Amino acid sequence: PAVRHLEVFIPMGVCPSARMPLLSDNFTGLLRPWARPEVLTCTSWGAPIIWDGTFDPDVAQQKVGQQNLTIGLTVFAVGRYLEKYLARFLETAEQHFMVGQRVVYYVFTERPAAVPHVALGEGRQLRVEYVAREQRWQDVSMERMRTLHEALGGRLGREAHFVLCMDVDQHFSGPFGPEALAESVAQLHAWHYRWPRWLLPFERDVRSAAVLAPGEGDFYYHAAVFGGSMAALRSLTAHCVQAMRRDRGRGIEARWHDESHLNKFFWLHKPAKVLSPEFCWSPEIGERAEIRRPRLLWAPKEYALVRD
Ligand code: 2GW
Ligand code: MN
Repeated sequence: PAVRHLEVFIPMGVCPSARMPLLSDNFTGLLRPWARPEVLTCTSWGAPIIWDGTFDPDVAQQKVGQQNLTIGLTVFAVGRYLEKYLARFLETAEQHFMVGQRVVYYVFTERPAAVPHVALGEGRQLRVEYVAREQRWQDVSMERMRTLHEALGGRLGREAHFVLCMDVDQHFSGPFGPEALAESVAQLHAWHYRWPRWLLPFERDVRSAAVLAPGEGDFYYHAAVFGGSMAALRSLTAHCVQAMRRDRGRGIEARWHDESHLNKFFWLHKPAKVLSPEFCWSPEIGERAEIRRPRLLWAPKEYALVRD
């Protein structure tokens, strides 16, 4: 079982869901998983893993346009992260994120007045929501789940059909369109997608609600990008809030904070779509043949500077 992730390099042929047209986007011409035989394009439960070349962006765009959907993009910019990352994140989102669709940005910050003015395209709006600043950085990150859960119960939940939730310490570098939308969406972690399963940095402490036993966990997902429908995201955020509360009550904290709980959630509730590492790539990894066109690029990590 340890070598399961090497499947990434075994030609997979056609995604099983391609043979179940009624259950799949393949029927409408959106997906062509066979176009990237060198990578894994389908999960064991039949969800597409979308890589550059395996989808038709025009078909995806048309489908969303016909349904007249509103797409939400949430991002937190608290403390130094506001000046450091937010402007570039938003400016590049204007160039690449869901171009041609109705988009609402939700920026959560403790200093609404300091949010930079970014010229928005037609049909695109930006809302700024106040969020209190946490003392510990771990809490800044983890509290996002509670804030998101509340937001999904409010205006965001009423006005958007799909929402993507992202880290702010990154910028768009290529088209990030409606092909990324589904009932629930998870992001393969750029540093870990080639690793054997037993090495993945899941929470292993059995006292934590985020624990995954040896042999559990499909992929290691990156919390810098996740999304889905309102219903799916309400249940995802509710799960994480509850799990983190339980851990806190026991005086423990999962290894990778909210990300550990997100990984537990997606183990229990399989994502309907998985994004390849091209959708959230770390340039520090260097060039790789299977990474054709990165869509989001991480900012260099400056842990020494921003973490205590
Ligand atoms: C976070 C860590 C240390 C110091 C500051 C912060 C910080 C985070 C902050 O001062 N202000 C702030 O707005 N944030 C927000 O939390 C911001 O949106 C940022 O992108 C997000 C996650 O923090 P980040 O990007 O520094 O952490 P990463 O890139 O190591 O994130 C992964 O692991 C995290 C948990 O440790 C989260 O799960 C995150 O979603 C993952 O990508
Ligand atoms: Mn980040």
